[in-house]
Amino acid sequence: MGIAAIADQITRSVEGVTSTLTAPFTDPVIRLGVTGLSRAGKTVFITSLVANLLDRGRMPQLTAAANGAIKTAFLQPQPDDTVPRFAYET
Ligand SMILES: Nc1nc2c(ncn2[C@@H]2O[C@H](COP(=O)(O)OP(=O)(O)OP(=O)(O)O)[C@@H](O)[C@H]2O)c(=O)[nH]1
Ligand SMILES: [Mg+2]
Repeated sequence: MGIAAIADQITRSVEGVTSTLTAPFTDPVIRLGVTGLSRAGKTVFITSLVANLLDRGRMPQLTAAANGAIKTAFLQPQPDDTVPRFAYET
């Protein structure tokens, strides 16, 4: 399954969650996990995804980016003080 297909499935899942929620729960949080064998490419994938979400001109083949469904993307502080923040910038 390609990245575009995975992304489309995620989009559909988010739409499904949103449609079942009503105010005041209009801002659902979707947490995604990335798993794989050691050196499989998890860190490279996550870093690339973050970079491309922050600069979406670089991934026009992602439907949600091409049709403007993604309104904005930004990094937030690590919400769990016991887990170090992913060092995206480095
Ligand atoms: N050419 C190149 N290869 C890289 C770079 N960073 C990682 N790699 C290689 O890409 C592959 C995947 O690396 P990672 O994304 O770090 O793998 P990972 O799944 O996060 O691995 P673990 O954190 O050990 O579980 C490995 O073969 C790395 O040696 C890079 O900056 N340049
Ligand atoms: Mg890693």
